[in-house]
Amino acid sequence: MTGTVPGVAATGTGWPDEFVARYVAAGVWGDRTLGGLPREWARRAPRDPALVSGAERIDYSDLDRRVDEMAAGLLRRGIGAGDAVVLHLPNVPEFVVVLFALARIGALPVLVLPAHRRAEVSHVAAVSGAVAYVVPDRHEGFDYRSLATEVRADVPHLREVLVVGDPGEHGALDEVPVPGAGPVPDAARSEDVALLLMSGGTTGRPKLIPRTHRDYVYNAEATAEVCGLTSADVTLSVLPIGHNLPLACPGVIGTMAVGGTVVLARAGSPETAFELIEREGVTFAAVVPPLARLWVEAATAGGAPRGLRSLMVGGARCDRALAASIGPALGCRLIQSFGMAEGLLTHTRPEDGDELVVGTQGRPLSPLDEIRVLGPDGTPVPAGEVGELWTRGPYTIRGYHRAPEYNALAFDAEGFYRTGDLVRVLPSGHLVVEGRVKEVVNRGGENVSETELEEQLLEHPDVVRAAVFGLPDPDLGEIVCAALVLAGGVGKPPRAKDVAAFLRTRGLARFKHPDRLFIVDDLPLTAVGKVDKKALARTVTPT
Ligand code: OOB
Repeated sequence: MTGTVPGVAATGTGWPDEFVARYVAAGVWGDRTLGGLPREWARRAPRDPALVSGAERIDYSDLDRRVDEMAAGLLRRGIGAGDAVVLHLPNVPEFVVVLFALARIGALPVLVLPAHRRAEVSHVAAVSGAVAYVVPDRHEGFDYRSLATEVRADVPHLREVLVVGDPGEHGALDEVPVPGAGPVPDAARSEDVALLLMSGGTTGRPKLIPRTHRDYVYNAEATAEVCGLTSADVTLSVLPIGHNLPLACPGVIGTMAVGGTVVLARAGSPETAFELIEREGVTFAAVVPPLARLWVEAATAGGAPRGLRSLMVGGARCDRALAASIGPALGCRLIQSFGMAEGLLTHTRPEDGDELVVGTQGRPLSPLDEIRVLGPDGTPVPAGEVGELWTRGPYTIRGYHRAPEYNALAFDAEGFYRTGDLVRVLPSGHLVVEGRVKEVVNRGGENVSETELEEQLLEHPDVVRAAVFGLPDPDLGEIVCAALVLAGGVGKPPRAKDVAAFLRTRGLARFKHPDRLFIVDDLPLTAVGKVDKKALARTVTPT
């Protein structure tokens, strides 16, 4: 039992048979698929609203029909089972339709975020063997068609670019669907890989995370349940739905799984969000801490929108003061969530007391989630003490896609995933995230791999050594800092602007660019000869 899609070899996903039997016997893994979900939902409540985007309203029956028409059109274009397709759309209905259509034909959506650029997209397109790339024409002032032209040049096996809107030199997504196609059979099995998510990553290049149909269906449905969502709920999607949290934790898929309505928003600003909350009767939303702060400030200054029942905050550390202010300011219940695209999710529960909701990141989603908190020597720390979190369970991957060497480091022999996060566990089973050991800067919920940025900076002709680290920031939690040692000393330092321009030409997503640059004579080293980033952070921060 390996969870592979025909044509996609060596995903490295396999759960050993013993675990397959355990998860199936527990009823956590069923035989359903992502592509089959819209069909079930359409049978259950065909005329209930599924998706709202601007003036467009799509009910469950329309959604299923549009998925069939898109699926038929993709098949007609020669895209089928096992083919990877990079999906690079903002929060538009086409994202949802294409995602389910690809799942239905057994193809493999590769999800990237709107902020990603050539460096990330070409890499994941190459690793996944993608044959097609779906983009908007323009979004937030950026022309994705030009990016698609570059990615095509980088990735010879990319046959098709499909554009939502004005296609320019590429194909129009609008022309793909086959009107009146009728039901397209579900080509996937529940144990197959359903989609590839991008990792926040600690490595030079982002890794791909293979999620199977049955683990992802469970992920979405179980999260909807612990959040208490029902068909009466209306979820506002403000974070980009190519990310696991707004897609399936519970997000788009979890909300639809209970028959609720998803409202797609292009931006999360309080003005846009509050207006949508009132107009569409939104009851649930998920945000990252910096956005939660903006909502609290706006609500405190100008009044809270009516109707919001729960606000989920996750993706980065939500400090206690912010957590405590959310309920009173927004008139709703806070749900804290900690999680990762690799799998494990924790949530505070509706029945938790205020102290747990404000002071913890919740407890694991599944009773079958296994948690180990280990010290630097690899043995468990005493109960309640801080250590590194390792985990294994029915929706946590057993390996990254096509990354055997890295998998040997990121997973232990028993299949536990090394999260790189430092936590302590309370007697109630709730986790408190205390920091991390992995070399990642968490910039307001967006994870920036220090190694990836260092490797990019070292490509600059003047840069001899580079060290990337985080510094605390009141708005974003952390900002991205880089210390550079230059060729020929500090004579003619490149300005931050030059470095940003350089990283843009390298095609690196904007959120990974350094917020602050320091030119240094040398980098401090630890006793074992690694760059001492703690010392570096101290020397550049005036006390
Ligand atoms: C979510 O997923 P990713 O894959 O973008 O990032 C995962 C990493 C975690 O390993 C941790 O370092 C950090 O982001 N993180 C948090 C956190 N939630 C995520 N650090 C502190 N406090 C939190 N609440 O970010 C993600 C996916 C699904 C649900 C929630 C978050």
